[in-house]
Amino acid sequence: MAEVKTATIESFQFQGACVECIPYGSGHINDTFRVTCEDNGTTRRYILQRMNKNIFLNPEELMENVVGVTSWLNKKIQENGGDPERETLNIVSTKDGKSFCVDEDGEYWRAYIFIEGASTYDLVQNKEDFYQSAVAFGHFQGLLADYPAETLHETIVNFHNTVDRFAKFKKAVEEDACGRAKDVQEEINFVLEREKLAHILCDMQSEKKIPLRVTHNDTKLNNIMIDDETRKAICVIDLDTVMPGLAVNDFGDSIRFGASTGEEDERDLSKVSCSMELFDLYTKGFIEGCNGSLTKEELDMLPIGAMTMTYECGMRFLTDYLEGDHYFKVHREGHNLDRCRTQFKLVKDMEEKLEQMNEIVNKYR
Ligand code: ADP
Ligand code: GN1
Ligand code: MG
Repeated sequence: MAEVKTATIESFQFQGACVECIPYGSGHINDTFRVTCEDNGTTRRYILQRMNKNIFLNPEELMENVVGVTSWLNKKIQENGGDPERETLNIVSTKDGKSFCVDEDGEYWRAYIFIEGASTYDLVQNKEDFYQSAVAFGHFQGLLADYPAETLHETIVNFHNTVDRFAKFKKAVEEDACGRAKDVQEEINFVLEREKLAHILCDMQSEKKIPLRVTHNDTKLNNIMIDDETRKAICVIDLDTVMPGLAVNDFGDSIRFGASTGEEDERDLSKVSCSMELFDLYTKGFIEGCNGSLTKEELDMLPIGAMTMTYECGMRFLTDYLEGDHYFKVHREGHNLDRCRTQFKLVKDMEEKLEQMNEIVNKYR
């Protein structure tokens, strides 16, 4: 985790004097801090983030996307009578009026207003929350349906191109940079045996059987804020990967994370399975939230989206493990391997439950 220099904090238009700055949240990518400022007895809090420029190779383009998307959402939320202060991210500008600053080490920083009275979760604690998050993610897609997609930069090229992810995985196995491949043959074979799965949605997309839409692309439960009182999912956060993508992948990534009965890095795999009760709730909420916009083919492919995103994510964790843990933040030895194993346990479980998942989708279409 980066250190925050006083000069970085002073670059932003925070109101009052900073009295605390602490690491915050459990994201795997950026370095996130919560900043507290005091101003004549009024306390204000902010989120300050060091963007990961090893992953987001062009932070300036990334911030252009975030500025574009947040101002678009702000306008739509106002039109719908909502509260844009809490229902979308609000960028705090720097003192020279920019959406980010670059520190003396060349690191990129940005800040948002801290959304008070709401929380993010790494595991579903209250089933209704998961349903609410589904409605909100579906609705989010609707708000961006007419966003000028051609103005969005591709912040990570081939982000959910599972075929490309598979090729990168194979390269990591061949190169075996850390000599770890021999110990994870079972996991490697798991990926290789399922190569076909990597192609299903990519092929449908290139054959234009399913449409490209402006999607979030990182729809895990801890990227949505749930109001502590009303329990409504009020704000979709982590907009770094908003790009043209597949609705079924947004659905799938939420299932991968939120319908699991265990945390993403759970070591006791007996605790990890794909809950059909949670799948049912999310499916109902997502279809409602999309409000009739999903095509027949998209609806057909929702369960495959769940399986593909889980397979892809497990493959990405395993690739990172083989390459020496340089992409996802790790907090213990073998962390990426533990994460990969939960994903493969889920894939196996989903393979067995595919019929059940199809029946659930059919109930709500
Ligand atoms: P990462 O890309 O590393 O996942 P996120 O943007 O998702 O980073 O932020 C990490 C965590 O910080 C979130 O899961 C959430 O708990 C918290 N967070 C981010 N933005 C806000 C905000 N505006 N208000 C309150 N909490 C936030
Ligand atoms: C990362 O940023 P965060 O922690 O919300 C990753 C996602 C993965 C997820 C796995 C930009 O999400 O793609 O699905 O970890 N984000 C990026 O938990 O790679
Ligand atoms: Mg996040």
